[in-house]
Amino acid sequence: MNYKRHTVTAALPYANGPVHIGHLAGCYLPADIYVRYLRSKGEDVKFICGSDEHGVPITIKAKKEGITPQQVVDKYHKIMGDAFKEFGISFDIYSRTSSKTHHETASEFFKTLYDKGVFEEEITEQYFDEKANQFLADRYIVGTCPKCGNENAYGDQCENCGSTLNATDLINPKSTLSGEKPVLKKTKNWFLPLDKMQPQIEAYIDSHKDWKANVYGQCKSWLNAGLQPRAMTRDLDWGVKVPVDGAEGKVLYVWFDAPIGYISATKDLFEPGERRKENGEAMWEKYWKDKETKLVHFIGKDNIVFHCIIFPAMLMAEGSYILPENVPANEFLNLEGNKISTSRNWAVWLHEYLLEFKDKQDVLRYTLCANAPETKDNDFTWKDFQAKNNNELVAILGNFVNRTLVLTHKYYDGVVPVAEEYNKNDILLLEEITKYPAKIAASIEQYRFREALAELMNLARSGNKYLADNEPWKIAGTDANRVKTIMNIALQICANLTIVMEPFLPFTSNKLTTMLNLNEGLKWNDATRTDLLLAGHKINTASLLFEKVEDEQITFQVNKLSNSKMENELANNKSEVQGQKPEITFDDFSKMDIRVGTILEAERVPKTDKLLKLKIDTGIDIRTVVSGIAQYYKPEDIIGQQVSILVNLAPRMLKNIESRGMILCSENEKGELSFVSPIKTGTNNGAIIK
Ligand code: B3M
Ligand code: ZN
Repeated sequence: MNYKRHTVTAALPYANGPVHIGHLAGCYLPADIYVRYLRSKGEDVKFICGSDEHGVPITIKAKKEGITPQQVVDKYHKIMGDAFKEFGISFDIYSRTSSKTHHETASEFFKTLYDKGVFEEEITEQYFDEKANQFLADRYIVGTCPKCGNENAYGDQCENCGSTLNATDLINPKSTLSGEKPVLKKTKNWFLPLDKMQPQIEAYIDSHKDWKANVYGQCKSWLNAGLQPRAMTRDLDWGVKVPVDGAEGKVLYVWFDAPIGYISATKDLFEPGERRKENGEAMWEKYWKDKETKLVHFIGKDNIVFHCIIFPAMLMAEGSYILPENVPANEFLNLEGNKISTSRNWAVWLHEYLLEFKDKQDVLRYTLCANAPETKDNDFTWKDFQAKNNNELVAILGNFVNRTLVLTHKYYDGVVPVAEEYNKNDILLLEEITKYPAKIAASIEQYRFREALAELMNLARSGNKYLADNEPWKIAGTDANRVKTIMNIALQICANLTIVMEPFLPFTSNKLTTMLNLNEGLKWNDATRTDLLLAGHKINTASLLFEKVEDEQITFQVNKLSNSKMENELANNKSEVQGQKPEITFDDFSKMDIRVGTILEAERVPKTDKLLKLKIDTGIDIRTVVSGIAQYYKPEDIIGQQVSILVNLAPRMLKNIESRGMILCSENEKGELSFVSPIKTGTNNGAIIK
């Protein structure tokens, strides 16, 4: 079916931290490519996004930073919005769910369902933290996932297996506020009866077998497990107030209000003038209620159930909305082999990238798209980033364009030469060129952005090969007409590239458009032409499209990551430090007789890998001690070394050897032992340690 217009959304990121490359690769970049392509096709499209400012992730962050939830969302809404913009994510609007429009819209939506009698009002037992005096919903509670055993599943979702959960499903639930085991307490909430709606939802999903396999598959597995009623309200104080009587102290479930954020953002987009009704119809409504509108949600895989089942169920229940036509969710992007994590600072932050790689947005766009986790999780590495830039952007695309423009200036003072006469190969190449826009478009329309990008690079490769095969620089002095034809064709390829690269590499496309002095209003279908640059047209001065990324830049980034790894390990160890033992008196302590001694002999105890048999001069006597340090010290290395030894420990038999005393060691987080030292040189054996 041909659509009149498109509403394209990208998941509303929680305003509790800055944007990282995982977010970009997951949904913002593919959505932006898709939208830029549609615009280039001349389609009517609105690209909608904004900050998700409600929900427990926000209040948890506020608590951690010691500021109010409002301060948290104000801070991150700005950081995220600015970073997206600078990265060229071309939202038509970047709104926010704390806005008045959103509160009104979400509230009205709830009220409509309420008035239609859609919700089931139920008093249930919910977890309550008596210490914090608060109900525990969603991320305020963690426990073991009943489906996969992940010990850190949240009260509404397990991020390990992707199951949606109710807090009461968790095994060994624990409050994230106090760490305490919560108690159950009665409270009233409003449930969306997904169980009763299952047939409708199933029919909807079944009519979308064309969805990406990962998305369709997840939906089917939820349906097969049987949908459960889900509470659409929460006992929390941050969010959209539940607009019915008897709901004091309750707000809408964040996953009820957030997707409505797409709708309220669309309203905000048309404010103020156009929002007024035209012929009894508001402009925003066309993008949400007209059957000829194609609604597409770009998201990450952890959001699939909310966009494919819960939100469509809400829209169905409301009745006047269209349903998502596609939900092209991506899998996750890992970083240098590990899961990206905000709390562990294992991420490449967009705002930092933009500072450290000035004007290199397209390099990251290229790398993330070429490596997009479209069908499975994928890995981002800095080495690969460098290789993609140096071996592909610089060596293929940049090189082709640069050779073409430099030669045009050299031979013709920057004036496009006339194509004198095409030979057979020229004609074949020209035919090939005209096929690229359709090929790239077909991949984009199927949400296969990696494939589309590879095709785009193939066009640049064809250009490079054409120059290499025809070697205009060799015949410049002998066959002027042939050179003109070659250069004319190479220039046409450059012009076509500006169009088909625009969705992927908008900054580079702009730069090249300026260098070619090309009309900015060219559309996608113009890329099927081979006469975009007419003979006699003057191009502007050329500069390099891409620069090499040097080893030092990569080392810097890799070191930055190792630093956060180290900091994490330190922080983790700190939390693993054992608590203090029960108090003792000085008398208790002085019962221990600890002396300085020297190791005279050391040998491994046969048939063990841990034990060394030591002969020690304690100053009092020379005695045998068996010590579990064989994995950390070689016998020959420790002979002559002074150590601290507890001499009045009752003798023990270890492997048939009587051990009289114990060497004091410290144990690090990996369980490795090392002697407690230093002991000042010259200290006599038998000296007391106190
Ligand atoms: N804020 C979850 C997330 O950032 C959520 C998406 C809402 S989309 C309506 O992963
Ligand atoms: Zn799980």
